[in-house]
Amino acid sequence: MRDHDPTDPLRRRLLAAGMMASAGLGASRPASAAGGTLEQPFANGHRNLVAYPEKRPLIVLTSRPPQLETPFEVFNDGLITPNDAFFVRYHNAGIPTSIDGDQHVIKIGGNAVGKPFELTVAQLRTQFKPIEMVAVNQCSGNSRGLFNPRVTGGQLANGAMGNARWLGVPLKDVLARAELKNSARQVTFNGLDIALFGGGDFVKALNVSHAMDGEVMLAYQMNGADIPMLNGYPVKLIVPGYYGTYWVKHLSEIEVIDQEFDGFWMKPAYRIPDNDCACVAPGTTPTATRPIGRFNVRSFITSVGDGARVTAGREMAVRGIAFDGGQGIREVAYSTDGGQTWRGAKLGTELGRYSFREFTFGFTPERGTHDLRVRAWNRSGQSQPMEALWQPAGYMRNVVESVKVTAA
Ligand SMILES: Nc1nc2c(c(=O)[nH]1)N[C@H]1C(S)=C(S)[C@@H](COP(=O)(O)O)O[C@H]1N2
Ligand SMILES: [Mo]
Repeated sequence: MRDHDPTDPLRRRLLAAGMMASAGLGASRPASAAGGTLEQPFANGHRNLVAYPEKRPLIVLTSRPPQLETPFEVFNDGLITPNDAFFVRYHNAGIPTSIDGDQHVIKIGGNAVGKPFELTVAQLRTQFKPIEMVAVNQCSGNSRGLFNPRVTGGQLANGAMGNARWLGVPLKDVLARAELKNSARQVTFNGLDIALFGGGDFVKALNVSHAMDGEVMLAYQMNGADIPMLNGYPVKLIVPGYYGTYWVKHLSEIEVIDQEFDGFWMKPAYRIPDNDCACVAPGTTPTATRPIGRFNVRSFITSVGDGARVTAGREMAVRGIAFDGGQGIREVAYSTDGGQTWRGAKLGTELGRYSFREFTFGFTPERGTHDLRVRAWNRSGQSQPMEALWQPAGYMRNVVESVKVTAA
């Protein structure tokens, strides 16, 4: 852990001065494609890559507020997603552009605490015992753009996810100081960003038992550095195994309350069909819903992309990643014939049960086209569907994907 130096200029995060200029937010678009393409084909068009402050060129979904997707090739570079490549998701346009990281205050209160108090990030760093955890953050709508029939919302491919090493303090230890009453039912979380054009302030809630599980944490470092501004500097809620919607950025207010919170971003937003598959018949509306929760199981080949040309008769070392909502990955199977026959892939070392897990297998293609697929199981036997499930919000896609390669 880096020693804390109050004079460190990085301690205060500033986004470039010109960044509030209409839509651009100070993003700079490099003049030349240094080492990479500046657009990516997707669906029936293409998407632009733009470099925002502290970020390498990422795929732009919207510019105000910034919504940026990680180009998929990044996931083949290593199991940890670099801070400058990590995806960005905001709901409201009023995002903070300058924060003093030490003096930033988190207020802890609500009608179900005995002792409300305030904590600066400097105090959070020095007065509590830190823990570290590697965990995937994934947006509920990751892969939404692949839904068929299509659904409204950000047309994301598979890059609204990332895996990082988080350093921070268990929420449980912070809440203990507030002296929870017996009436405590939920804990709500608010950040510095505000709704400028309606839509409602972004506030999320967890049940008290979940908030007190010792794993939910207030992180102040990401991969050994300050959290990038756009990812929630200076403090972000980490909810391991749960969709990114709960990972509140620029955390500034925590309230323990004696009832179920029903703010807009818990109800009607971010809900899934209340059944086992979290799915409905395409084009229909669920009759009952519940708040979205843990990740389902997913796996991706990362070393080769759909449509790639490869050399016939030469062994390919195929690599990829698998993850789930926290049981940990037990097995990854692969098929090179479109799912007719399957074998076991080799699993890499485990960085923790909330992390990406590497898998590898070898394959020597004959001349022609081959349909590669991977399918993972977690430790409680949950896996991925062979046919895509559907739901109107475009959440939780986890179908076994197909990567077609042509060997010549
Ligand atoms: N303050 C704040 N926190 C937020 C959001 C937001 O709009 N405001 N969006 C959430 C959603 S839906 C996701 S997917 C994650 C994305 O985290 P990231 O931008 O650091 O990748 O942030 C979550 N935390
Ligand atoms: Mo999200």
